[in-house]
Amino acid sequence: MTGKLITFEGPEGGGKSTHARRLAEELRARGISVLTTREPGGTPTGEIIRDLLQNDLAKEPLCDAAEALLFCASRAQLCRNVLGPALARGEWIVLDRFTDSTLAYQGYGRGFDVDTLRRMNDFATGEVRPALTLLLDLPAEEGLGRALARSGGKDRIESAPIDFHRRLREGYLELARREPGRFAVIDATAPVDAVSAAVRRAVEERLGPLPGANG
Ligand code: Z5A
Repeated sequence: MTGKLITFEGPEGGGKSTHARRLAEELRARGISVLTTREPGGTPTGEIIRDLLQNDLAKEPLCDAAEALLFCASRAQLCRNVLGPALARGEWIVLDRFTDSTLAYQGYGRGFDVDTLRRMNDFATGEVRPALTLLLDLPAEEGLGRALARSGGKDRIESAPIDFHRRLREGYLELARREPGRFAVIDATAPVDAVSAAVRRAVEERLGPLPGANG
């Protein structure tokens, strides 16, 4: 696999969608072929799973184990059908959430064993691994406030108690401490342009100078 997978991670409202879009635009402007996608979703099957997970599509309470497996099912479909082939073609991929979301939300948040979830992730992803993970970090209250201001209502996961959101934020920071070579932790409370500059610096520090980059 000759391409590069860059993942954005973090609690709600950290700016993952905003900065995934901005980074992809910057990479394309420099002549790099970039695919952008998101989890859950990114394939027809994955988008149906997303609807099930977020919008209570089946009209029955989803048990926590089914939730964890559905995130991994969406991931397996995305890795086999989209990410693996794109990496093999040498493309760069900017991905809004990936395996660390399962460890943070279903592991540190819901309380499932993190090593079991890692094995589930490995089963789902096969060979696909991020070259760099940008963790947009901010306090749970601030992120939820931003997400709520934007959408006007909470989805199924956003409605979980605040302690759940605090635990998953701490979980992300623990994951980053354990893998400092892959993670770059970015202060997402800073203004949007400052966060964009930090993202770009992290990409160049970890993956090398971008073509045509002149600061
Ligand atoms: N989930 C899981 O549990 N397990 C898994 O394995 C996976 C996912 C893969 C996906 O939701 C949900 O699934 C998510 C985790 C769970 N939980 N929830 N809820 P999603 O993809 O729909 O939503 P999200 O990932 O949580 O993203 P988001 O809420 O849309 O936020 P975001 O993408 O990080 O931020 P944004 O959309 O770019 O920005 C949010 C708002 O903040 C917007 O109005 C921006 O203009 C504003 N913003 C952004 N940056 C700034 C700065 N720097 N200052 C001020 N305002 C800002």
